[in-house]
Amino acid sequence: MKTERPPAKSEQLRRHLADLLVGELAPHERLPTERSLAEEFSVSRLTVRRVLDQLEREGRVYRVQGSGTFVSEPRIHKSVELTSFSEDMRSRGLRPGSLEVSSERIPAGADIGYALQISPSSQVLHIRRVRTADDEPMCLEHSYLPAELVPDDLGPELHGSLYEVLSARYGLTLHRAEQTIKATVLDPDDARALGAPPFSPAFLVQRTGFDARGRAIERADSLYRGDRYSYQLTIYRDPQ
Ligand code: 16G
Repeated sequence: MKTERPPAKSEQLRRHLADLLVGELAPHERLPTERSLAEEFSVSRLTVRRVLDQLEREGRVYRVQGSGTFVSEPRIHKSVELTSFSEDMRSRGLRPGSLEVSSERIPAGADIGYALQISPSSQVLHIRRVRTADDEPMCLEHSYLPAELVPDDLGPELHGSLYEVLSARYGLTLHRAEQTIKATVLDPDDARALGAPPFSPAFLVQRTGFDARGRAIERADSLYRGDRYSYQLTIYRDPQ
């Protein structure tokens, strides 16, 4: 008769820690010490350290020298449905917000003009916002909107959802977007705005959004902290 071998002790330890991370411990709570884990699972400290190293590489825990190992903040999965930042955060039970909001009217220039299908000399409303989830900076966003479609300065309304304002004030609704995702690092100014270390990893998502009539409404650069974000895609096989 074939009997299943019980998992190795290091595997038992890994599963135990995985359960702690998903169920019992909240972000920033301390994990049991290496020594107590080694005793509980009858393994060496080195084995415990290897399991913790792996969890650290996966971004699930972080270590503070002299204090121990702590649970990381969960990553926020960004789906590729056409949603707004506010919708994304609310669907995750987080409160969306914006900091350091500014806006100005500027000529589109070559790149933005090309993306928005307008002349480089046409005016656009450039909006810069640090987007927050439960008051924590997540994303630095630059949005460019054709001034012809958005003639007013949106002022305080920009602290809420831009897409809601565009829809309520001007009947502009995004229907489709082209997006490019690039890996990058945060330059020191962007890192300060996001409260992350300079040159830490980030995603740059460039979106051009169109309404149902095919008009380009928004060109945006969204720079997400790499330690807090992941992109989730649902992909389908073409039945042909
Ligand atoms: C998302 C969009 C951004 C848009 C914002 C509106 C991506 C990559 N970017 O962050 O282009 O300006 O949502 O969000 O998804 P709001 O309605 O909450 O202001």
